[in-house]
Amino acid sequence: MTRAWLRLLAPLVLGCASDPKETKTANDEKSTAPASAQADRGRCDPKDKRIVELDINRDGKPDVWKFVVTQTDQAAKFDAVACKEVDLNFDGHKDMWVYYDNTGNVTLEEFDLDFDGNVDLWTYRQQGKVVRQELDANFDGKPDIWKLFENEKVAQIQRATNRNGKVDVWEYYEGGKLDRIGYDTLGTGKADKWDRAPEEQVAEAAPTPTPAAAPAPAKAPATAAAATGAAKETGKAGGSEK
Ligand SMILES: [Ca+2]
Ligand SMILES: [Ca+2]
Ligand SMILES: [Ca+2]
Repeated sequence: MTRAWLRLLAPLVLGCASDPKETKTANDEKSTAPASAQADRGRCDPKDKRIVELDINRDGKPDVWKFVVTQTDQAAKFDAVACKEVDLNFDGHKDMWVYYDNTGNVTLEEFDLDFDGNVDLWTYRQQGKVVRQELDANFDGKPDIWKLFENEKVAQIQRATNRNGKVDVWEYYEGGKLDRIGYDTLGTGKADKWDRAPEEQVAEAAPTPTPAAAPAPAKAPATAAAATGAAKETGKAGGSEK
């Protein structure tokens, strides 16, 4: 389920986050639960922003909302998108939130994968590059899987396999390939058992795509891609909600 969702949304979301405390710990085998990632969620606050609505499926109801701010660069003023919200399945409820910094780079994407109104997947970026991704695998509102990236390749995956917020599995990647896995079998918060390169021989015999490059099955991504792609092309004015 979890991996399926990640593969499903791989083209849309590759992700992770930039926490100064966290990025340096990608290879620290003693690290426990990742610290919370940072992003300016005020970018999706409608205050002092102009809302541009788009109707992608032309059913008369908006599906994409862009929050536009007027920015000043030296003497010049220009409009910039601070936030984009999307109703991916056209049911009237928003399912995707995209946060931009004031240079136009995406800093955070949030997805409601099961369309229940709660975000389940967070993808954080720095300078446009994915640095961190968090997934709520059991849809209880709290992340259970954290993926940390270096140079856009996955460097570490931490898993709370008991879905209690406590990491008990650490997967370390070298050059995008799984190198070793640590397990906390004693409940100490640290790995006490290790597997080394369990996929190495298989990978050498028949290279497998990295999670980020895996092909995406049909279903939600098709809708999402259509919505987000088309969102760039049309527009009209309107309001917002979240
Ligand atoms: Ca929706
Ligand atoms: Ca959800
Ligand atoms: Ca969870």
